[in-house]
Amino acid sequence: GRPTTGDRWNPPELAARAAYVIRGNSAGAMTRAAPDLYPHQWSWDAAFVAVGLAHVDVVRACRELDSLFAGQWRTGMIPHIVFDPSEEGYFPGPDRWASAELTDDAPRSPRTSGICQPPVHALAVERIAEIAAAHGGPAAAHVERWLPGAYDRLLAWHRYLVRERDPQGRGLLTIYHGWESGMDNSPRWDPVYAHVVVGDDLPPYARRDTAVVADASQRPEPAEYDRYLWLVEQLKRARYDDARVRPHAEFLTTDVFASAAFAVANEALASLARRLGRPEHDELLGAAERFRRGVLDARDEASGGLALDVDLVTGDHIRVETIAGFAPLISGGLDTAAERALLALLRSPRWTGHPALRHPVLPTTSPSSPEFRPRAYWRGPSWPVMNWFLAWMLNRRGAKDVAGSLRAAALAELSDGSFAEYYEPVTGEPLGSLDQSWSAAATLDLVL
Ligand code: 9YW
Repeated sequence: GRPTTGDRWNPPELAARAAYVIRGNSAGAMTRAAPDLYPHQWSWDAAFVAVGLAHVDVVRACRELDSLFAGQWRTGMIPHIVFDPSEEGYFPGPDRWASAELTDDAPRSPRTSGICQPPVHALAVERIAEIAAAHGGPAAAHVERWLPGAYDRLLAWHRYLVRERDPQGRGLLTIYHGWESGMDNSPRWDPVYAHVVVGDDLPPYARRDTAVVADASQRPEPAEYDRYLWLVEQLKRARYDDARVRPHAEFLTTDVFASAAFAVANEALASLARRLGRPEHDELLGAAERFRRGVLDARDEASGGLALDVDLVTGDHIRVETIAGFAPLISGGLDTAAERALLALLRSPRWTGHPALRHPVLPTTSPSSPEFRPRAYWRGPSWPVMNWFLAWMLNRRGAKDVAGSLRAAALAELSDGSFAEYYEPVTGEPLGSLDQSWSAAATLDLVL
């Protein structure tokens, strides 16, 4: 049964259980994103899980990322799912994606999906190297030996994103599917999905997520899911070839959150280039600057300085108050006044300071906005992994105060010990999958 929300775990107990949960989700070289709901390796989950693992076993942290890198495409794309060959209980699985059947760019083994997720990997590698250096000894030596190979993978990944996902150089990454944002049904994609028309030749399918999470109100609705699958069929028709996808995509939008993460990830990779004596340092810093600028230019005064996405099919700005709007706090470059204002907004009653919240966490959608739905996945619940990531990024930029409060709030929420995928932010009820790997990984990094 579900743990009661009244019974809190103290930090050492919580860290011990988090390590146990990640171990339990292990499927050999990869860690399943969740024990039942997501029995494969997801791209940004793997990056975050590797950071958690680094605290307990640096060798496994590196292996986690190597398992993901094994799925990298010839184009450099790191796919959003690397499938565990011994596991068949997930939909859409490798047969539905059929990536290796449709393009030589995809590896034959391991089998993978045909889209990507936010590029947080270089940030994870930077953090893993930090944690290993703090441990010293064989852990640090292992990571030193591993870094050059990881660097090559990351460089190819970043070059893919620059080349294929920002071909016009606007400094914003383009996505072809809501899944690519990692925030599947965020209300910011509603207007983009609104013009995706599902054809009557959508091959039939049976969902798995609603079989695992019994309360369907916490998951995307059937009409939403049809569109998700329809877009997969469209991508298959284009044989996952970026140049063929872009001109006809029914879903095409910027992703300010992924772009901000990419800006900082380029910064992290540039530091690594310098450390390894690689010649790409300036190229990577240039990319960091380009995406930082793109995110800054996406700010909207009328929305209090939040960054907004642009639906690239209609050209319209997408005016909803979601967590992604805080992207400029991730990538930086704001002048002092603008930064203060955005931090103040984050702490205001529209967000972490909302009086109804159980903990002062950042929900995925503002509780004061009409789109807020407190139980519905990316439409309102608070995701521990996102609070942790934001705190980490704020800390990296020197906003220590706000970072500290977010860390404390995320930890308080996690201290029910369920490692839920997401939480009802008003009641603190754990929702979605329990024992989610990245929630456990966030805990390890928050506590240790
Ligand atoms: C899906 C694994 C993934 C996350 C995504 C989240 C959800 C489900 O679970 O996606 O079907 O792809 O939205 O961010 O990586 O935890």
